[in-house]
Amino acid sequence: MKSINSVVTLDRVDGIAILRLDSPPVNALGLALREGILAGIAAALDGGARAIVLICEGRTFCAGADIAEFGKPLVAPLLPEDQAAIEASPVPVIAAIHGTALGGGLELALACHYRLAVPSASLGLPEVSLGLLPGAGGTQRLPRIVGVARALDMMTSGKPVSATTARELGIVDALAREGHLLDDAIAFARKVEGASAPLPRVRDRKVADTPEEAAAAIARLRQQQPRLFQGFKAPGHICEAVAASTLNDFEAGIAEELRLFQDLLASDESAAQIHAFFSERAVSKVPGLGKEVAARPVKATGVIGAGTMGTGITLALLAAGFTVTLVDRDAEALRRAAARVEKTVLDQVAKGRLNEDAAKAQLARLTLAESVESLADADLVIEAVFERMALKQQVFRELDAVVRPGAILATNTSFLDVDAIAAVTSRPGDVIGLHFFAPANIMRLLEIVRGKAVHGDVLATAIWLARKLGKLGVVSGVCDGFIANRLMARRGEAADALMLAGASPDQIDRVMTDHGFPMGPYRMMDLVGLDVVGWDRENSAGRTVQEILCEAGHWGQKTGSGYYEHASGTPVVSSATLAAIDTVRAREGISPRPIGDDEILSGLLDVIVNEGAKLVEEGIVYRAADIDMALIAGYGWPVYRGGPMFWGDAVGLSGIVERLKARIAQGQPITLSPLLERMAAKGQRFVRA
Ligand code: 3H9
Repeated sequence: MKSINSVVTLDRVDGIAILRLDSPPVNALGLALREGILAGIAAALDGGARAIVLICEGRTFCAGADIAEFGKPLVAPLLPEDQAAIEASPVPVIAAIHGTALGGGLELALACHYRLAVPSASLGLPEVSLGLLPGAGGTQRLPRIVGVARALDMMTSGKPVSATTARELGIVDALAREGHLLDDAIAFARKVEGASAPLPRVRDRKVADTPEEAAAAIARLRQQQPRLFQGFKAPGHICEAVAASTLNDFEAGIAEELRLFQDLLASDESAAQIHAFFSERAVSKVPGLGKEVAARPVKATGVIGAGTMGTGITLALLAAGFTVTLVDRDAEALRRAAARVEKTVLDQVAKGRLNEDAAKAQLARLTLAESVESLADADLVIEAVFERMALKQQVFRELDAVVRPGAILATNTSFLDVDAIAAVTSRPGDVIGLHFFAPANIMRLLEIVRGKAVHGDVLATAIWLARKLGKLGVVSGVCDGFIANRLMARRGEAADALMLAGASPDQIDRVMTDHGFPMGPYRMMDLVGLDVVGWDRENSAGRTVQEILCEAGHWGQKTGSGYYEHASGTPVVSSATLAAIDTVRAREGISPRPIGDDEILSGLLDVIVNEGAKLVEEGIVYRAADIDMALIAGYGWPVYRGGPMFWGDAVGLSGIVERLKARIAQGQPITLSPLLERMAAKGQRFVRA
């Protein structure tokens, strides 16, 4: 075996060259691999190879271009040079694929003469998730194999296909046996080497669709999935590049692809999405908690409280394969929860998202119980009772008395002090906060709240659990509202101040949706219920617009009106809201003035950045990127804007500080984060390099 360089080796079996790529963890196509492939192909040909098998070590074939290289000057050889060397090879080059062939990884394989894959492999072009398009010929080669519509679907969704589907589509030439990829690739090479016909190259094929057919497919896609294109630049560029492939001039198509790729690579959207990619992986890392800290085994779980949250959590646990004992003293509440679980699971069968056997298995894993005694043997219990400290502490005392030692006791509180809950048990180190967002079976964010005493392996288990549930687990320290709700509370206060100053609720909501949020603060309040967020029924004194509306029974969509009137289907700001605004303005002596959209945007977002800086300086989060991920996953912050701290860096921290100071001077109850002020003064950034 010959070392080509640190990541590529060349071997030989009966005249067949085996080019092995080994760049852990995912064989991303960084400079060393690109150099190694180029030199390896040359060395194999110099050695008289009759065929070349390109195969990867480790858990996967290539995961694509090395994303960490983006944003820096690119160093040759680039991937197209490797591809050109492969396509120019006089002997067949065969890609042998296991794991995932993604992005540039699949594009490398598409330049090979043949592709072989084990059935468990998957292949895809996920660049769209990074705000990019396949920039190494993927937009030109894939349509030549699967046609325009399918290529568009794969590239704009970014979803990989299984090797068996890839075989049906012709992306893969043959399937190999699981565990025998190399043997089968060598056997395949023997079959195809020395054939007299010219070697097949995808680039030499014609796209079956005409430009008109491509235009029609693009129009259909835009009509069927308008949200793909809202705020995101890459899907439109992908359409343009794929359309260019139908002119059947390969080189011209590649030139067009490169132009569009470079435009995306320089875009803010792509920078934001790449930041989200790395941040998503960073959030699961806890400083000081190494791989040696194993998660505790969890199979049997319990949920206490059969309300909306408890039912949603039950659904999430069932879907992830856990057994669940749902406990509530109220038999009627249990019955309703069980009915909702069954309906939700069966709805998924009806929608074709779940097969019947899997649905039956999920439902069979649910047990209902009226007493916590049934949780004696549980590995994990999640409490989701009403948000009152005394009640939660009572539940934890009861759990402490019955649940086996070593089990994890979690509270789904959204703002209460997890330490105070842990303190009533004899095992505070086994207590943790697991803050789900409603609906708990759907929303991606899971805040993992670490109390003072929490054991490392309990934290590790919570991080493992988040992954298992398909959620993004973000670790938070104990504070009022933790990460996402604490930040959004500041946004709500800023919105209220601007509403009294002269902006209307619908203007404020529109500015937020224009920025890319799924809805603005007032539409969200109407959806969630004005009575459940921030209204203290017992101490309501009719001083705020929300209190006035709540006292008059305008609790949001569920009562037909809140900030908006919902009767007509198209929500309009209600007369009760306008009257309440007038009342508060009159009492506080505020004369309304016209407020521009820019003032609303910065007014609502600056305070989030300021509060985020406080989370960093108080040590509530490990890193600023955690804040970005919490708001992307929990509140629909548009991923193409990268989260609040990324946004703050982009607009400039010093401008934010100046604007906040001006608001403070006007008497607004904002306290400036010293960290934010220091970083702004030094020209530093939170997350941008
Ligand atoms: C592209 O190809 C552009 C071309 O069209 C044009 C070129 C000219 N680069 O996700 P994991 C790291 S764009 C650098 O936890 P898993 C990742 O950060 C690319 N690093 O593992 C993590 O690092 P750390 C298109 C990468 O088993 C570690 O690997 N390709 C890359 O759950 C493990 O990752 C994609 O978008 C990369 N390409 O999932 C695929 N990929 O340990 C992106 C991963 O320090 N990757 N890392 O935190 C994935 O989807 C998943 O990583 C994969 C493995 C499915 C491969």
